[in-house]
Amino acid sequence: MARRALITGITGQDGSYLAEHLLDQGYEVWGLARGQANPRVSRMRKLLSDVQVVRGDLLDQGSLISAVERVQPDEVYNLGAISFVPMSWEQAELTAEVTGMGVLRMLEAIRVCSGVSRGAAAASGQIRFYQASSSEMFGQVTETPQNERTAFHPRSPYGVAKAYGHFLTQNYRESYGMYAVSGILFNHESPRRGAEFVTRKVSLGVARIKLGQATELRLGNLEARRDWGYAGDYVKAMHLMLQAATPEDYVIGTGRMKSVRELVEAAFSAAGLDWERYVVTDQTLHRPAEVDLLCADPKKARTQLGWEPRVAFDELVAMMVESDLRLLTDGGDPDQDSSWP
Ligand code: NAP
Ligand code: G4F
Repeated sequence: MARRALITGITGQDGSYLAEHLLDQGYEVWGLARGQANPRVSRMRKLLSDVQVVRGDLLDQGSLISAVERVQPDEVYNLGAISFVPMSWEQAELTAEVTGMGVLRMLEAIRVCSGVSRGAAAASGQIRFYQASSSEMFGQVTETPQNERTAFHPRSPYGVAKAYGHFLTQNYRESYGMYAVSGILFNHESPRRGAEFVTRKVSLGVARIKLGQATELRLGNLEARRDWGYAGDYVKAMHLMLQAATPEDYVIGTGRMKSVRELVEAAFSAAGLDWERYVVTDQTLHRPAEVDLLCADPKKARTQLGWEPRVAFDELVAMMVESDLRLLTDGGDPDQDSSWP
């Protein structure tokens, strides 16, 4: 019998790559999708026709219990979240509910459906749970690079909500013996990245300028540094984490940092353009509290899971610029995410 996976956040960047990876591995894949007429669901259905859809919302406990009962998954990947950091200041309560409390609701759905309680520990063959935790939890970093033992100092309501989900995942593992792991992933990008995130904003901006559709690109803090990798590599780590004999948490990243300025230089240069002629810095795009730098120490994932990132930074940037040049040349609409293959 094929193993069965349930993915929340199926319409997002990581949901799409993870679904493809699990289908390649022979899984039966189900995606949790919310909303009455969510256009991202029909787009996802077209592109991932082998994924089955179950309705549900991380805000609605009953819907998650029904989804787990219906799908009877072997593995649950909780990728659903409000994931754009600036939005978490504008809608802090909603972020806490979806990105934080959503983890509690998903864990409770699994616990209730598995018959696990304080008196009845999880049995073998139990549902395995992956939580999409984030390097944003490290925030104002206390050491560099950051590993699984580095202290958290989140700098946004998003980072705080993710820290809650992370500790709760550990707590359900310790309290109930559930197979629950937290993957602390550093920034990962692709041509499917939402247009609001800086890498995609830059690749789209470069493509528009190159094609004569724009004359400038407005950005915030160019000095922030991130550890950027390729999403297609990172979803493989999620899957590997749930195959390990014991449930543990892992940091996933490349171990290399680049600044937003270096990202911009690489992207404009990939299109044969001089960035200094086009980039305008805009104070209104700075954040109330910035995360200045993030850099992973992925040694544990390398040694225990055999995981390695394959796509290097320059290759990733070139891939995104080329994809957006093709998308815009073909008349695609980036807001509809039509750069999906
Ligand atoms: P994304 O593209 O923004 O996708 C977010 C997903 O969450 C979408 O499918 C969205 O569905 C879903 N969602 C939002 N509100 C929901 C709700 N109330 N109920 C159910 N689903 C809901 O994010 P991503 O880049 O793929 O990231 C996946 C996960 O990894 C997120 O949890 C993110 O916080 C975390 N993460 C990402 C990175 C990164 O660099 N990409 C790094 C570390 C951690 P709709 O289509 O319905 O809106
Ligand atoms: O691309 P970003 O918006 O990603 P951020 O805030 O690092 O968060 C992403 O990665 C996290 C993992 O560390 C995830 F958990 C989270 O869900 C998300 O996927 O911004 C990156 C950096 C920031 O320092 C920001 O200040 O780029 C800087 N930046 C400069 N100008 C900009 C801009 N960011 C955006 N989005 N737009 C700008 O114009």
